Parts: sequence; C-alpha cells; structure tokens
Amino acid sequence: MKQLLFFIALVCFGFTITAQTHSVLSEGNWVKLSTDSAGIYRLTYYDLQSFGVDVSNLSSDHLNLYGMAAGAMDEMYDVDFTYDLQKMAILVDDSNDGTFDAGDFLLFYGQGPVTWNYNADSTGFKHTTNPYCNKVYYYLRTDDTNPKRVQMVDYSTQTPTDTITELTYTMLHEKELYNPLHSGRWWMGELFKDTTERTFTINNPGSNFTEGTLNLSLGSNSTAPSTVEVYVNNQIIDTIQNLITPNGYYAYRLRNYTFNLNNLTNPFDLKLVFNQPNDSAFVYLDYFELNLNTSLSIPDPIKTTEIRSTQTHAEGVFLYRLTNTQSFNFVWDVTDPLNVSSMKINRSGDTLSFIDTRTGRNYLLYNYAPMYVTRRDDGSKKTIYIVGDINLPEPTLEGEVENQDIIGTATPNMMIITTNDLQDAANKLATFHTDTDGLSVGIFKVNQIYNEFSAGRLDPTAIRNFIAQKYNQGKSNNNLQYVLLLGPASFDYRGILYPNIHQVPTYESIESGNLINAYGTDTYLTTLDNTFLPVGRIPVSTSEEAYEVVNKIIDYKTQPMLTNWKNKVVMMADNGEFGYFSQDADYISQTILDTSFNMNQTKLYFSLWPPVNNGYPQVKQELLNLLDSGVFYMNYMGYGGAEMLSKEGVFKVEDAQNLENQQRLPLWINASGGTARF
Ligand SMILES: [Ca+2]
Ligand SMILES: [Ca+2]
Repeated sequence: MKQLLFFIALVCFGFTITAQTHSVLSEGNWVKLSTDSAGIYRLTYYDLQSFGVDVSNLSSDHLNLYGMAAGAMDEMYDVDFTYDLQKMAILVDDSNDGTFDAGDFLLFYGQGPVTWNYNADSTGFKHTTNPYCNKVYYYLRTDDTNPKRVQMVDYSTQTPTDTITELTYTMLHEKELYNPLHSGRWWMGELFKDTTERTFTINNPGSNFTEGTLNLSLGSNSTAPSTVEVYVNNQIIDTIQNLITPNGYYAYRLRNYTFNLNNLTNPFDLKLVFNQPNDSAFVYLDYFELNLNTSLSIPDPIKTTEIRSTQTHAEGVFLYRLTNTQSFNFVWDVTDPLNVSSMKINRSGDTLSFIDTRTGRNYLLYNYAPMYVTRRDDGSKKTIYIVGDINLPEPTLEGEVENQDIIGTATPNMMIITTNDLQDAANKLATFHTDTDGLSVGIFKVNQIYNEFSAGRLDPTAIRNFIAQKYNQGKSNNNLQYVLLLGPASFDYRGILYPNIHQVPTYESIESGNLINAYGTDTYLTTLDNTFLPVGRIPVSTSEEAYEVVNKIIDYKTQPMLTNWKNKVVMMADNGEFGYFSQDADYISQTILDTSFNMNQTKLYFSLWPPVNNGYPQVKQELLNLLDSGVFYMNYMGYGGAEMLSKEGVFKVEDAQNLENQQRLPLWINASGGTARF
C-alpha cells in the first residue's frame, strides 16, 4: 500500500510541475556578478577562468547574461508583473571563430543604484537612488542556448529634421548618512550645524558647459527664521528664505529648490551657507543634482561617456554630431538596459555622427580596441600577459549560484519567509503545523526570493511579488492562507548604520522626517490584487531567539490550560493626552461587550488610581498579579518605549522577565510608541 501511495504522489507531483513555469535558474551553470555604477563592463576569457568556469572549448554561443533593469521594483500591483531573470543583449567578441578562448571578451551594459529619468515638466533629468540596494546583480550562464546579442540599429537612410550638438551632463552629489527617526526611506547627507558652510567643486574634464540647472534638496529643522545662501564661484545666486519647521512631529522638513545657473566655468565651486539663528537649528543636505549643457565634443582621455540630451525629448529625426571623438568607435543605445542596441555610426575625421528617429534615448559612447595577448614560456611556467588600452571596468564576482526554482515550487497553505540563519527553527515550526494542523508549509529564504524576483536585489516588492505569484498559482484551490515572516526588519535596508543585519524586509514609508507620517508595515507584502492575506512576523534575530519563540508557540498550542484565565481581558490605559487613552480603551472594551463573547474585563486606568511619588505602584502590582494568574487578551493604550510602558514605568523589561505565566501567555495589543520596534 505504501508503494502505491508513493507512486500516486509521484504522478501528482509530476503533473503539477509540468503545469507550472520554472525559473531560468532551475538548470545550468551560473555565476553571479555585480556592478555599482552605470557603464560598460568587460569580462575576459581569463576572468571566466578565474571564476572557476570550465573554459575549455567554450562555445561563445553558450554565454548569456541575465538580470533586471535597475531601480526599486514597481510597487503598483499588476497581475502580469514580471518575474524571473531576463536575458540581456550583450556583445561577445570571440574573434569570429565561435569559441570563447584566450583574447576573447564580452561587454555588457551594467547599472548602479542611481537611475535618471527625463522630467518634461521642470528641470530636465532627475535622479532616483534605489533606497534598498547599492548594487545591481547580473547572472552569467555558461552553458546556455539561444544567445542574445547586441544588434545594430540603422536609421542612417532617414533625413534628419534636427541636428543635436549638445548633451546634458547630469551629475549627482548625495551622501546617505543619517536617518534620525530610524524610519522611512529618506536618508540625509552633510549636516550643517557645527559646520555651517561647505564648498563643492564640480569638475568634468572635456565638458564646456556655461549654463544649466541646479536641483537642491534640503531637510531643515529651525524654530526661528533662517536662510541658506547659494553661491557659484563665490557669487551669490540666491538666498533660500523661510526655513521654519512646523512644531510637533518633524525631525526635519524636506524641501526642494531649483535654480538656473549661468556664466559657469569648468570647474566651478558651489557653496552653501547656512545662517543659523540659534544653536539647535540645523540643515541637512539631502542631495544636489545638476543638468549642465555641453557641446558634443568629447576629447581624450575619456573612455566612456553617457549621452542624454534634453534636445531629443520632442518628435523628430535626430542627427547627432559629435566632434573631437577620435578615440570612440561605438555608440550603444542603453535606453532599455536589457535590450541594448548599437547605433550605426558614420565617421569623418574626428567627427562621429549617427541618426535616430526615436525620442528620449540614452546612449553610451565608448571605445574598445583589440586586446593584445602575448604568451611567454618562463621555465616550466606559462605566464600570460594581457596588454590592451581598454579602460573598461570589470564587474565584481559575487560567486556561483546553485540551481533553484521557487517559481516552480507548489503553493503551500502556509509560507515561512526567513533567512539562512533561522531556517532550522523555521523547520521545527513547519513540522509542528503540518503535524497538528495538517497544513502544508513552505520555507523560503529571502536570498532565493531575490534571485528570482528582483535579480538578487533586496527589495520588499520582490517579497510581495513572490507571495503574489504563489497565491495566484494556488488560487483555484485557495492554497495559500498564511504568511509568516521569521526574522528582523530594519529601516536600514542597505546596512548603512547596521551592516550585519540579515533581514526579512518590511515596507517603509517614503517619508522619513515626520514622526507620524513615517512608518513601517508588513501588510504591504500580502496586499494583493483584491485580496489581503494574514501576515505575521516573529521579529527575532538569532537562532536561539527563534527557537525560544517557536517553543513558546508549540507550548501554547499543545498544553491548553482550560481554566478561567482564557476568559480574562485587561484594558490598561495611561493618563495624559486629555483622557484619550482611557476613552479609546473604553471604546474597545464596549466593542468586546457588544460581541457574544462573555469575557471577564478588568480596567486598569491610571486615572482611577492615586499617584504615589509620581508613580502608580498599585497599578503595577495589580497588573503583575493579573498577568501571573493568566490573561487571555491584554490591551494597553498609552505612552511607551522599548524599555517600559508609561512614563511612570508600570511595566518594565525586568517585570516581563520575572513573570510566572508560562502556559498562560497573553495576546498583548499595544497602541503605544516604539514598544515593538524591530
Ligand atoms: Ca575565439
Ligand atoms: Ca538622500
């Protein structure tokens, strides 16, 4: 009988698998690479060899690169969202012999955390910094089929309507240093407080700009009127007025300013001066970005130059004419980073030109010369020298990627999303739920999710999309019912202040400067099309902590103490805030009374007790007695922090540690500040 069951299971399994799609990572040999700024990157035969790739008789057609466009994932829920790695167009130079061997190399367009978009309404190109990740990852498959290569695009027979002679040099200065409220996605840079004046030198060899725009973002906190003066080459160009921050919940108020710049020199100095009205006032520089117009004249020694031009954001057939371009022989259209194409160019002396009928394109201009490889026998050793005049950078090796296929995994009833460190505890909990509740439980690690849903980048939306993919896949059978996040979360996605957090990310608001408007929430992760799935988090950081909580859960469920404590509700309310805390507690209390549940309620409102030495010792004693004897549902409204509840400390960390309420654990809901930060 056992054998028969096994056979049936195999058949079902086989059937399910064929009906599903699979990740490209489910087969083949893979190497993971990363880049941290936009540009053309090179990988040579020797690079692949040093990565451990088997390069003997490597057919160049077997090389393909995969990834996703840079930037944060799109938060808009779309049933047809893209997932899994996408094959990218790359250039492979194998000396036309079909084999990738010594002297051969491949080139690809790699990106970084900063992307630029044209903003037709205002100031030209605006940047976006990915708030989640400093790198962009690429996956090289070395035993692939169907090679995807950079194709030549040829519009040279079209008659131009416009000649483009200017490019827009975009430049960003942004340091991500401070997040004072430890919340949200904004990070501030240089602090103008003890230092109130800073000068930045803008230097771009080869440019001949004289005008452009400056986009300045400042976060300020000042109770009195204060100003920031903006200087170019020590000439004041404007004074920012009215830097007053509203009282209340602001750590700082973020504001954006745009200035037109004229009579520029290359290089030039940009100076910011904060006129500080009192010692507590300060200003953060969030960032400044520049759009500088320069002629398409690009001398040596620049190797790679990005070309984007505000002139092309209209309809037309554009002739780009670039002078002084002796060293360049390639122009790539990188507007779609996964489908890069090569422009058909025309060279005449030191002038390079090309035609494009499409508007709003981004190009990269670069040079690659043949590489010269010499081999020399040095005793028994063969030393290989690579000589070339190419200054193209190489991507960073991140390591091999094991085959995985969470896209193709069947949808479980419950999923546990966790990190490598915590998976043993996750396994224990999964087994428990399967044995006692009959649930199928799937454990998924965040890094595996990133590989297939965000090309390796930490991104909360990758988690959301993964949950959506699993939910949609099991929709007809209502398979996915619960999502558990097992692990810590942090506002510090990039590890700027806390580099070693292995996190299961939460969703943070964009706003970071305001205590009320900045928040983190896990519900984003399971809010799908028209569905919201129950989601919970066990915010533990270590395996020991994880086991402790898992054991508590198992105890709670397996040793029910069916005494009257399961009927007890405690409503605790702080004083202050004009009595709102007790009013709100009353509202919840009444809501419980209105249900058919016959619960025994105890009200611990501070305002009903006499204060003793500015404290509430009687409330504290009553609370500890109640908790020790067992409370089913504990509700607290009031002031609080990670160390204690209420300013008077009616419940502190040591009180929790001294409780004798094993097997009588309360469901505790707090409306309070910072008590349950993770
Ligand atoms: Ca070759
Ligand atoms: Ca910033």
